[in-house]
Parts: sequence; C-alpha cells; structure tokens
Amino acid sequence: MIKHPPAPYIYTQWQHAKQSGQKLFAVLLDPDHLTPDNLPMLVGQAVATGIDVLLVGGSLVMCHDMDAKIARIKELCALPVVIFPGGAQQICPAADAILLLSLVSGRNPDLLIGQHVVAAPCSKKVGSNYFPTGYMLIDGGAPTTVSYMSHTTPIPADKTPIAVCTAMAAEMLGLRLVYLDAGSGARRAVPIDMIRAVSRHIAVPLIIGGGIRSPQAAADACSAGADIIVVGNALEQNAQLMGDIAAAVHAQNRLS
Ligand code: 1GP
Repeated sequence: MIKHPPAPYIYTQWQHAKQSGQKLFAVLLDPDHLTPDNLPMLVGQAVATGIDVLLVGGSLVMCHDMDAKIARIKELCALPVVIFPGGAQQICPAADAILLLSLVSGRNPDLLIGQHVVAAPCSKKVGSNYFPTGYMLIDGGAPTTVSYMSHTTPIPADKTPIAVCTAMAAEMLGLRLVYLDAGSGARRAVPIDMIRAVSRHIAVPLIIGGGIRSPQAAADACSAGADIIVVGNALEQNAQLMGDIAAAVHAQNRLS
C-alpha cells in the first residue's frame, strides 16, 4: 500500500513552500469525469509531470462513488489527495484532507456556517482532516456553476480593495488558506493586480484558480504572489498541458 503524508504535514509543507517562495501546482479532478479507464492514466500523468497536489471535487457532483474514486487514486500514487468540496455531501473519509471552505466573498449563511454544521458530526466521527479556507469568488466574465450554485455574487474583477479586505478578514478569522477562484472554465482568470495586492496583505498560503489555460498565465499568477495554482478545465481539453503548466509553475522556484 502506498503511504500518504498526514494532513498536518501537507499543510506544513504548503506553509514552508510559501515561506521559501516555492510554487505548487494542483490539478483539479472532477469526479464526474473520472472513469476506470482515464483515472489511472490521469494519475500516472500527474506523477510523471511532478505535480504537487490532487484536488478532487466541484460545486456540483453527480456521481455517488467519489469516495471509491479517491481511494483508487490513493492506491495509485503518493500525492496528497485533498477534497475541494461543493458541500457537506462531498466529505469523503478516504481523502488525505479537505479544504473546509467558507465562502467569504458571499453572504450566503449556508456556505459560511450552515454546511459546516451539517458536516461536523460525520466528519468528527471519521476523523477528517481540515484546512479551513477563505474561499473567494472573483468575477471571471460570465456566470459560472459555482456562482449559480452558491447563490452568491462574485467580487467584481476591478474591485481589488474588496478582495484585499476580504482576504485580510479571512486570515484574521483564523482561516489558514485563502483561495481566489474565478470559477471553473472562467473566461478570465483572477486579475494579476488583484493577486499581487492580496498576496501582499496576507501571510497564509494563497491559492489561485479558475480559467488558467496556459503555462504563461500560471507563471504570471505565481510571479504576482500565488502560492498554489489550480487547473482543471484546461487539462480536460488538453491533457498534455499538465506537464507544460507544471514546468512553468516550478520554473518560478528558480527565480525566487
Ligand atoms: C475551479 O479553480 C478551479 O474552481 C479550477 O478552474 O477548471 O477553470 O481550471 P478551471
């Protein structure tokens, strides 16, 4: 059986990476698109290209075997497997850790505390490991599944001060990660100026995702201050991009 790092070690690694200017690349896998055929291929490719984290989840998941798929991924590789949940129903004990998302850019109480209450007893029982995360939606140029499903309005892309203050408040509340997301398949990724400004105002690791489609876009986000880059959609269109984006993200390590 392949040994996986314990959750506190994963988070400590992310903190160390931030402190040392090392950039990490996370691939987001949509459980609905994982099949017995493509799962081993995607995991093999992730290992071969040296990605750092596998995120699994989404704002709307229709399959009922996410736990089994996560267990299968863990059989195949030693990469940290972290759930990026759309709701309490995606809490899977098989994962190494869960991003416990508070949707701090919105004012939907269900996604600020309601889902957390629902998830608490089950999670406590199975001993899930959490990374409390200030999750912020940034307008990506068109409505996304996550903005529709969450009943929240994203922060306008040109309102950097709102993003900065929201991220600062998330950190002050004790959240251990900040994730700026333009939403899966966003037309426009999170603006570089916004990444730079938010990064200067927080000390916790900063995750950036949504609409990143090229190695250059990933590199630009890293040089602006992103600590972890998340890509999902573009890799579903073109799996070969995985290696190119991983190389672009890791090339930033030599520059820092
Ligand atoms: C979505 O940030 C993730 O929540 C990844 O977005 O699928 O557009 O890469 P993409």
